[in-house]
Amino acid sequence: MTHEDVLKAAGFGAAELRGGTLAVRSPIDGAEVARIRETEAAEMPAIIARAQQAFRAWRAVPAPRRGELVRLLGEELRAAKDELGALVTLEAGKITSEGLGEVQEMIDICDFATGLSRQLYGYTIASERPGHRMAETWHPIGPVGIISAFNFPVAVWSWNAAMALVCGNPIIWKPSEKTPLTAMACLKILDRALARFGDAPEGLAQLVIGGPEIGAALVDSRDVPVVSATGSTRMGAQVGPKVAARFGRPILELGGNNAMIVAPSADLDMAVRAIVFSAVGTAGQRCTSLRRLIVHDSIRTDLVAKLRAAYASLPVGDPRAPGTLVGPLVDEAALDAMQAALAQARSEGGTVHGGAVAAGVAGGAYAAPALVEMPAQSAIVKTETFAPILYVVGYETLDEAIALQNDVPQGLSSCIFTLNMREAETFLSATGSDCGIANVNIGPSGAEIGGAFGGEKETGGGRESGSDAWKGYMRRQTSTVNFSAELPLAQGVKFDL
Ligand code: UN1
Repeated sequence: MTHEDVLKAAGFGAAELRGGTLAVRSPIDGAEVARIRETEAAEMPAIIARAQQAFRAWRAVPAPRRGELVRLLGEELRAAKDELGALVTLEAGKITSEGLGEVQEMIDICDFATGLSRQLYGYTIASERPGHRMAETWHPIGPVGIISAFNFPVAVWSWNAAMALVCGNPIIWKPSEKTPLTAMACLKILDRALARFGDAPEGLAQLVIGGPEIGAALVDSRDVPVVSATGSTRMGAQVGPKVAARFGRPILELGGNNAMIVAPSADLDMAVRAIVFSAVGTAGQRCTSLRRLIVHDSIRTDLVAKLRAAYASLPVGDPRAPGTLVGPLVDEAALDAMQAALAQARSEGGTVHGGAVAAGVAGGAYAAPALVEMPAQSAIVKTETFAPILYVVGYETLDEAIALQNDVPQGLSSCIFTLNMREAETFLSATGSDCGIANVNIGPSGAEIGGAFGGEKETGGGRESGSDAWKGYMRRQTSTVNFSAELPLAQGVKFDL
């Protein structure tokens, strides 16, 4: 299929793809596929006001009815899966299966949120006073700003959107400037669900397209109580404090520098498969990508040899072609950053296998994944480079391995490959991994939507997706009701008039 065919199948008319100022390029071949209109900063106050107006109506709609909208969105996504998946491939450069997988992740979160719409539970609490009842209720909080990144251009939006909508909140979405078309396509799909739903308020879901000043309008507005931002730690360091300074709630999902510890008892064949998927899948451009391998010295030579063999046969190229496992990096700048990181690794004593610029499709930024043996966990190893680079360091004791695993600024995902129960449980314990995600015999990427997703330290501390992450999109109200004829005070305080 040509780029034009993919855009047409996703419902784009010629007019909306032309005449604007934002050039959209496909990482596959660098071709400009659209020039779309950007939101002007001056439009933002009216957009936020519209969301506030929608909020006043939407918060009063019963949550299970709100869930019906998200159920319909899930249905529309099922119907549009192939077209949207292909558009993700076109605009983010993911291989076909990963593009489709991303849409599946959206469908899954819609199912989760639909069920959740009947389960926004609060606790009842035993009151210390006779004839009193205490309970907490979760209420809608207001418009949610969603700032998303190019690498999961649709799934991360859907985690936030599905949750915000069932929780009673309108959404304003600022996608990455690299991936506005997938965002526009999602809004088209949501519009179909809204049309079937019938009576949703106007302005419930809005899309804003543009650069940092558009994001800043969301970050700075007191009328956007929650801002969920996914991207670099640098971006989060700006967004987080600004939202907090106006007493808004930031939900931050920032950089990761995810490690795998491979212990002597590990099933090495399984480990190799997990390593390759999580290190080179999505061309190393997941926030959960495997970036560090901490291998027991007794198996290091053996494992590196197995990995070098696996890396040598990796099909790099057109992400649309069946069989390709490694597609392009998002752009030339990403390829330059990869090459710079490899040069730094060499200067820090590393031995680099692979990593060369690859042919791929003319115009795209393709590279062979790199495996880099490091003498120690030096500066470059502690840096997140959004590219398929896997650093390998050795260890002798599990304590040392866990210390290495935790000794980076980021804290998103982590894992251990071991068949030793003591090692596995130690890794998961309070003295083990310091990350938001810690797995055993599974790589660090490809998390299911049912768990809360996010991490500690420079990863930002936010949680999205499953478990009770929905609480981040609501306000909690504690209520005490006195059904007695007395007025006892808490803590036994006497205050008789
Ligand atoms: C991201 O890279 O921003 O766990 C999200 C994973 C995916 C989500 C990644 N489910 O790899």
